[in-house]
Amino acid sequence: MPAQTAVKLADYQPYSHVLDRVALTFRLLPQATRVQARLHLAPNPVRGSGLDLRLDGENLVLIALAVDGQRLEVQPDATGLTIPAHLLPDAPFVLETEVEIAPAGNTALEGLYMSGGMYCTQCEAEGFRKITFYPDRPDVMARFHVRIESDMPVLLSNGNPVAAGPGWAEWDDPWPKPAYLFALVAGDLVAHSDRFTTQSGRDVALNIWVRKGDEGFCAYAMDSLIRSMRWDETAYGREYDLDVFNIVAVDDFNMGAMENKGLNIFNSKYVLASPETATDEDFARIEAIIAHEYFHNWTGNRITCRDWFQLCLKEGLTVFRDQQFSGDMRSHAVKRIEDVLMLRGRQFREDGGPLAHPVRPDAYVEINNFYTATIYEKGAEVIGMLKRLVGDAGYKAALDLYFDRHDGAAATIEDWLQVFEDATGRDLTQFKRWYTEAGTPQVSVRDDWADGVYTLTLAQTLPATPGQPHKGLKVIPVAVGLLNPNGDEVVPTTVLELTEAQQSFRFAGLAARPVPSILRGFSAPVVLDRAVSAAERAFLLAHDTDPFNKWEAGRALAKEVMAHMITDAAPVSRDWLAALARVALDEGLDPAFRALALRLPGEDDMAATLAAAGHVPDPAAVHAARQALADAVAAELAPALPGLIAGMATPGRFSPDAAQAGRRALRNAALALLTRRDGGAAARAAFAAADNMTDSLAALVALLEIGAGAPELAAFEARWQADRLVMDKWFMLQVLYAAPQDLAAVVRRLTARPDFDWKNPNRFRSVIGALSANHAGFHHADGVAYDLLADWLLRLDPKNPQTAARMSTAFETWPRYDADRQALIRRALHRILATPGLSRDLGEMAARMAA
Ligand code: 0A1
Ligand code: ZN
Repeated sequence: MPAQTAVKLADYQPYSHVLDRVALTFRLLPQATRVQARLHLAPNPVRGSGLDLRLDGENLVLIALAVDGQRLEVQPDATGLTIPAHLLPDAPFVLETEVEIAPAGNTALEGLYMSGGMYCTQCEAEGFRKITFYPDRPDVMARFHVRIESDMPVLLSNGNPVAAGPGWAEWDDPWPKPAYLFALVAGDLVAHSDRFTTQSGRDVALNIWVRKGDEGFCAYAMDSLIRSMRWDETAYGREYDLDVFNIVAVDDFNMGAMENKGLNIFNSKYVLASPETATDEDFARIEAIIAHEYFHNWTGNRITCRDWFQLCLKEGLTVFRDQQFSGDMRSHAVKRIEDVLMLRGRQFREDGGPLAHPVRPDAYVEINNFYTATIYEKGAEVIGMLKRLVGDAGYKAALDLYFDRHDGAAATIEDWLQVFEDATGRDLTQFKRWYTEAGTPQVSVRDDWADGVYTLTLAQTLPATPGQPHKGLKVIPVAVGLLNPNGDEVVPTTVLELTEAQQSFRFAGLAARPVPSILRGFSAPVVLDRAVSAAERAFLLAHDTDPFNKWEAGRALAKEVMAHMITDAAPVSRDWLAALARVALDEGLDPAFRALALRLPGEDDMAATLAAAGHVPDPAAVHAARQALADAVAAELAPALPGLIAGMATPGRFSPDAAQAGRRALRNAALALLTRRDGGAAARAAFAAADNMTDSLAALVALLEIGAGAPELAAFEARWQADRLVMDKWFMLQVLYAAPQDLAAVVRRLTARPDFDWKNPNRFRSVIGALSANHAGFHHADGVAYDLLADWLLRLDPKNPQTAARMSTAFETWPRYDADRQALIRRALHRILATPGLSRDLGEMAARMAA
């Protein structure tokens, strides 16, 4: 593998020049697009004069180059162009370039590329350098004027439309922005349109652009957009700042969506939805992603990142904001539980393995590899802790100051923390370690009861992570409440601040030894270590007033029960079954919450839990235990299931709102349990009767889980074969629910189909990306699935390194498993590393995992 050069935070220097304005002209042709650029540059006073000008540029054919109208003969190198200082004026000047690029051949989907006949761009993080020679770094912010010439009917770019005629259009963006927020779209598109009036009275035209035929699938995305715009005004006082807001749906997209200024580009999967084609989860995700990209207009675009090490500045904050929004739109309790499930499933997994890195990393080889759960989800958790520590008013004051002080600028985590210090007077020196140190802290808890005083003793342990053997003590907000033995709350939620290695907190004036509810709302991204009896957990499951901890008690119990089944062949605990049944049937609880309580811990989660407890997880045993557990729950609830299914019907018109979605979730959880007992009769009937994708897919999954469902899969295919997004689901289901020993064969059969378009990231993800989510299949002792994944990664890498690198994280958990599996995975990683021509993206990931 070629040597990998790391970019380091410590090497940051401001750019040699300042760039005020940019004018771009695109003459679009699939094989030979011409891009002319006029950059208005001047020496940067911060750096002084007499410096060379370095422009980034990759895969560009340079046609012409001129400074202040004088042609220059300077040859580019593999990564850019250097214009020596002696050829540049020591004053403002105009640099003009013309390059040629071939969007039709761009399979990496970075820069300007084509998807289904339309032109589109993806420039974050460093894609703009594949469009023209440019200082492609986020701290260079300029105003863009764009002219597009093309015979495509719809021509879009950032900012406001200023003029258009047959075959051309011009756009002007008044807000200075870094190149990664540049976007251009040209295609034969139709719009679903609406309007929005901002709180100060600006009238904004809203358009969602899609391929013809898809215009009937945009209503929910538009509704989500309008609610997001309103919410940002009321919750953060942030208003939209252009005359138009355009969203474009594209079928080939590496990520979920992109917040380009005034022209968001979305993976069509996160825009298009109808009750027939999208599940309730799809609707919720569309709402969250539309909101996320919209919120970036302030947190990311108006205030951007100084350099890519500060990525969490925009991503952590924007995730935090979209989580708040989804909570306000739906249910805070349910949203929090789902977010924590995802945090533990993805971020804790990352933080505990070879890919662990701080929320603000200090070195990277390929920045595209750092769009991770740590930057996004842990980044959001860190902000949640900060908000808890300074309070709602402190948070609001800090954010107002942040927007005032840094609007129009490229900021750092230091700037971010400074506004909190200035607004609240709090010293955040110790808190900053959350940004600079990787790893999930463990908080162990002891409690004592003596002379009417209850004492909680908390201690923190900080695990070593790659490159960071020693950690500093963290500030950990631990939200705690105390319950009486009769279930009444005697001490309401109080935030204990753990800042030392060990600290004791005393609660006096209690009549009896209380039951503690610790880490309410999951107030810090830590692992809680406390030996709790099953009886106490069952008590909390029944009585905790904090919905997160109520759920958590059931979850912890389920894991303990499952762990005992695996390690000591223990029978399923009757107490747990009874406690679970009480929650599942408690009509005073939100159906969505009851459905979540019924969701058993996943196999990967269980494997991680066992490994953390010092066991080597056997994937087959974990799988068997989970099956047995599901059977036991089904048996326990059997008499109640038909009533639950009937009682949770959602008559009337389909609505994707939280209330209906929660009822469907509980109903379908009950259906899945019933299917384990009735041979699939109810699920077959439900599948046949379903009039929406949520119910249809749930019935199908229930059947697949018992090894049935072949006719339903065929019927599903026959009905949906022309719908790419729905067919992605069909592909994925078969991978997720294949019997472990059949997984490789199933994947081989699916990937041999003509409609397995592996160059489409969604299709690739739905099969190859789903491989490792079938835990027992992926980790089957024969190691065949490991090799299959490695083969596909190597095949995709030359075409689309970014997606290949992302999918490679399936291997990150290898240290958990037995020596044979470790050796098999490491062999696959070394085979990847030994492949000639490997991309920097996959090369970096494989090297970090194999280290
Ligand atoms: N900034 C976008 C996601 C995104 C990130 C990276 C990309 O390419 C490397 C593309 C898109 C967001 O947070 O939604
Ligand atoms: Zn984002």
